[in-house]
Amino acid sequence: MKTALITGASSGIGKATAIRFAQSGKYKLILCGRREDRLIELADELHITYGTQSYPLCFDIRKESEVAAAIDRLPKEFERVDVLVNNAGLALGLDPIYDGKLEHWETMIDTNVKGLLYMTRIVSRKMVESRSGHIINICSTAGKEVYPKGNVYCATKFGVDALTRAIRQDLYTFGIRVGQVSPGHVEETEFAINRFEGDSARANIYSDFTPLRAADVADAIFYMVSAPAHVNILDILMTSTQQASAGLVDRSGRKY
Ligand code: NDP
Ligand code: 8X3
Repeated sequence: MKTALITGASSGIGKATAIRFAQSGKYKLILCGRREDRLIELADELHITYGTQSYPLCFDIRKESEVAAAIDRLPKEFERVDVLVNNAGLALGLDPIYDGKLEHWETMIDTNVKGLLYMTRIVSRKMVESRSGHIINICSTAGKEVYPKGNVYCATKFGVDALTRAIRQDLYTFGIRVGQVSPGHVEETEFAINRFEGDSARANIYSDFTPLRAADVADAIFYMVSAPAHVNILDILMTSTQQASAGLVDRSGRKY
C-alpha cells in the first residue's frame, strides 16, 4: 500500500483528492492543514466509508520549523511518502497594485510559494534516497495568464509553474515523477470566500456559469498518479466548458 501526503486536505480540492485516493483502496493518507478538527473528521469518514488508514497532520505550512517538526513526528507506517500533493494555497484580495495589502501579499507568497518549497525540500530528500516518488503541485490558470488585479496571486502561481518544471529537471534522474494540475475556476471550495475575506456577495462568482468541481481536479490528480510508471504527465491545464481563459467566462447561466 502506498502513502499519499496531501496538503490543504481540510477543504476543497485537497479534501476531494483525499476522497478520490481513498476510493481507490490503494493508499494510506497523510491529511495536512491547520484545522485539526476537520482533518480528524475526514480521517474518520474515510475510515468508515472506505477502510482507509489516514494520519491527520496539523501544521502551518508557512512556518518551516512547523513543517519540519510535522514530518519528523510521522509514525513509522507513514514515514515513506510515495505521493506528495502540494495543494495548500489561497488568494487574498483583488486589488490594483497601488492598493495592494502587504499582509495579503506576504500570506500568498509565504503559503503558495514558500510553503510548497518547504514541503518539497523535506519530502523530496527521502524520495531521492529511495529513488522513487511522485510530486504534484496545484498551479492554476492564474499561473499561465495574468488578469486585472490578480497581480500577486498570479505571480505566486507563475512561480509554482516555474517550480514544477524546475523540480522536474532536478529529480527526473532519480525516478521521481513531477507534474502539476492547472485549473480554472473550481467550486465546492473555500477559495472565493477566503479571497474576499468572508464577503459572500463578492464571493458569489459561480452562480451564472458552471465551473469545475473540486472532484474534477481530484480526478485529474488521480489520473496522473495512476499512469504507468514510465509516464510523467507534466501539466494538466483544465477549465470548465464555460471558461475559455482567465477573462473569458460564459456567464449566461449554469449550463451543466
Ligand atoms: P480551499 O480554501 O477550499 O482550500 C485551501 C486549503 O489550503 C485548505 O485546506 C487550507 O487548510 C489550506 N491552507 C491554507 N493556508 C494554509 C497554511 N498556512 N498552512 C496549511 N494549510 C493551509 O481552496 P481550494 O481547494 O480551491 O485551493 C486549493 C489549491 O487550489 C490552492 O493552491 C489554490 O490556489 C488552487 N486553485 C484553486 C482554484 C479555485 O478556483 N478554487 C483554481 C485553481 C487553483 P487550513 O485552513 O485548515 O489550514
Ligand atoms: C484560481 C483561479 O482565476 O480565480 O486559481 O485565479 S482564478
